[in-house]
Amino acid sequence: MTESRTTDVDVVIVGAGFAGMYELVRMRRAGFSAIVLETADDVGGTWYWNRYPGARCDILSVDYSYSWDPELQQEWTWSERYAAQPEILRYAQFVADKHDLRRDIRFNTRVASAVWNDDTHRWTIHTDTGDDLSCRYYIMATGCLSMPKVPDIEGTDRFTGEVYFTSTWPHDGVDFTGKRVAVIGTGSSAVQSIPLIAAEADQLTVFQRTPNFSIPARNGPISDERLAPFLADPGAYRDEARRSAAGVPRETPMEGALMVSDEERTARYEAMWEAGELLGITGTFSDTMFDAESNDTLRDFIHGKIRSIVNDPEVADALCPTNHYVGTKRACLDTNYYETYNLPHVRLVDLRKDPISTITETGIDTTNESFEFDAIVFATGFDAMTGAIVGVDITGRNGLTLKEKWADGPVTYLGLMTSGFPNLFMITGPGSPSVLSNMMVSIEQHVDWIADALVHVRERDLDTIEPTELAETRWVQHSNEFADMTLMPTANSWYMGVNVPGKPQVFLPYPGGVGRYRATCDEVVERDYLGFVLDGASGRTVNDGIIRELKPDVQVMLETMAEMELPPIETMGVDGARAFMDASGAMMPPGPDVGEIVDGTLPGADGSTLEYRLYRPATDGPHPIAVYFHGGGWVLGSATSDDPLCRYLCVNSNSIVVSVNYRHAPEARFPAAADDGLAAATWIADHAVELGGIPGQVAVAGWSAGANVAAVTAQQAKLAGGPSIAGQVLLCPVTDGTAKRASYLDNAEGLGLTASLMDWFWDHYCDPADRADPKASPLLADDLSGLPPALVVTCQFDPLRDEGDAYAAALAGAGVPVQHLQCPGQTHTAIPAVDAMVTSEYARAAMADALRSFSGAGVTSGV
Ligand code: N01
Repeated sequence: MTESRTTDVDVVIVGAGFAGMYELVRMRRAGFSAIVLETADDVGGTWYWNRYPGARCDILSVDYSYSWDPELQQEWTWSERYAAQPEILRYAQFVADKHDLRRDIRFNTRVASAVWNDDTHRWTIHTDTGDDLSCRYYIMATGCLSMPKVPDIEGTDRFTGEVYFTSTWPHDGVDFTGKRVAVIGTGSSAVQSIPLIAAEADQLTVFQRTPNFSIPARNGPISDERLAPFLADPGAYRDEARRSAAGVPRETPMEGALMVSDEERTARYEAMWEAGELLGITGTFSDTMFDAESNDTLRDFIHGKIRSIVNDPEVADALCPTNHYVGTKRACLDTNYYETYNLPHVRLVDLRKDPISTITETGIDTTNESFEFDAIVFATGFDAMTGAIVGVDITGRNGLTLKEKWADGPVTYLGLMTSGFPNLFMITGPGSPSVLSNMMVSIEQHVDWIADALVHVRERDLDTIEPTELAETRWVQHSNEFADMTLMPTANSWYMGVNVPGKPQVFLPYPGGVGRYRATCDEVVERDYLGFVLDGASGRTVNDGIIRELKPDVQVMLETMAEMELPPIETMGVDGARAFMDASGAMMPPGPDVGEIVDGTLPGADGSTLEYRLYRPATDGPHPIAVYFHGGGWVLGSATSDDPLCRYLCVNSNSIVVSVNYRHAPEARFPAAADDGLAAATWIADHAVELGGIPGQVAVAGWSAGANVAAVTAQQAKLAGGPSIAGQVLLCPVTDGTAKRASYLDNAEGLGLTASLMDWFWDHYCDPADRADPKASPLLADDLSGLPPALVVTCQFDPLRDEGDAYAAALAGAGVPVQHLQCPGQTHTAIPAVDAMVTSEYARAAMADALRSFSGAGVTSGV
């Protein structure tokens, strides 16, 4: 027995894979004392353990390599596009030698438990060697796919032949010559190893539960052409990787799969098939991961390829994935995978038709057959992303264990930290891009961020850093909202934790991309560690907050617009602004089909002719009518400029929607638009029967300045004693031109509708002296009682939010039945974007429901 020792260090890092090795380098450079604990007897992590035949990376080696040591890029040359495991392990060993890393790594040491002491502000790490460590910071560099899944097949222990796991392959290799071999699983590990096992074995039987999508890796020396951008300027190349979606420089596709001809689409898929790059599979078109129909075209293409390679149509059929979209389970790169099934001694057992009932002493029994084997290879995967972290017994503040905290799924801030566990960091933890990216890029970014954070804490004479509950809860929500916009959560994948029985099913990685994620992490720092509590000798700072409040689709839209560097609309002149609005409207999805569209005219308040467009539901009439007023600041827009929203409201409320083009400023200033609103509603109410409507069931609706016109119309109709208005739907209404509330100032810039554009609209529409008139500012009306029931929808990031909220409150205060829907994370322009902005779908549904309820037809979705 050796005596147990306690070593005091600043930092303990668990894992000597690529993450732990680089973290050690950064800790040394920053002057922290650090020790790495590693279960294996050498460095390499994943590449130490996964030694199965055919194991190799499936991101090009030039990309899947460290960037932090510029010399290394000159000193090391990869022999292939996709280096095999021995070469990658040699690379890790080369780096360890070069930087003398092993002197601070304790090999053959497993962490048994870790306990936080809130008095000393230190972690105690217990190891299986009996030695303890005391450290200020505890960093889990334990990898995302490092905890093998415990076999969940009955009888696994009974088999008396050879048993292998791809994830912990014997170091001296395995000779399958002359043997009858079973492989269970058809994920990446199986797809890589099956052709090589088949080349040796006497018989190979593959047990497949779910077929996977795979394309040929086309391994071999990397072409000069592919290498050229890297060699030309390695620094710029790496920078581009860091800012990219998945950590590899790639052109971002702008077109959806259905936007090109069939020939063009096939040609692009053929090029992808020839290129043999993982990110190319779902990166050929912009919408593959968002749109089922688009994804189906890729699925059909790959099915066609599988059928063209595999001779037996029944086997080919079984190899074609049909129960998930391409990319929703991790796709594979292979060398002769499908071709292997043409070999006479290779057999595929489709477990969907004939499931495994048990493993026996001598083989595997399925429901219909008994198989005998000399060896069984489990390629059954990992307890991904959380397995290795909660596998260590980690106890944080107040005795709470991480396992308990994460019982319903991991909760992290940025995938880096979790509240209640101060100074505990995870490299590529759940909630970060990690497994959806080139791991090297994600590892380096996390390591750098953590190192910088520790230096910051030290510089401020503090000793703990920990996220707030609000920050982490909202980060998880944000990440889930991103995932929900994609097809990813629809598959039974390890991304969702579905592969491990009993594991909570939540989407584990952050799907917003490494570039966007990096910008977010940087912004957290720029905003003085937003969402963190820093504590220690020099005091305690709680910088609580939410780093991403915008809904992800809104965020992406704003980023795209910012990249276009358009001049502000108010600088385009009236004609230019109108042309711009028409052009941007034409780029939006068209909205649903309606039963009929009728274009017509009606008389305006001054006898002028106003155009309208009528949208009629496909159902039998007569229908209630909604008179709709478009947005555009009384200056821009037309009867057709809110076409998608009008179609949506028509279909989903089963109402006729009549979109009216009131007179615009500056040609016709206040009160022209307001007067036209009343004139149009009156005319439509009078002609309800001819229009196919139900007399007496006429509501008003509008967006922005159009909502202002709708609100004013309801007030004017009340004052005039008619027409009778059944209800009002006001989306982001302008209600007060005399005051600039907080939302006007908080959301003045960069969110679509800016404060200066709103000023420009007001200046064109209405003299300051007239703005207190309730026909311009309906909030200022003396008496709001007796107005029709209303739905008022306001958006968090809208200059007009507070005046809309005030109008809803004022209506309610006057006894008007009001539904007030406040939309968190939304902007002024998001909700009319039918089919483009999915996170605001509920608000559109609420608008349609409100129109239904005005006519007494009942609500379908509820608010
Ligand atoms: O594991 P997997 P993996 N009965 O989970 C099946 C990375 N990686 O080790 O899909 C029968 O993908 C399971 O079936 P199903 C990469 O990110 C990278 O292959 O759950 N079958 C599936 O077919 C990859 O995605 C590289 O229905 C059972 C298979 O076993 C990740 O690691 C190389 C079963 C497991 O596939 C994991 O890959 C290798 C059961 N009870 C891995 N349980 C490269 O860089 C599970 N299965 C190239």
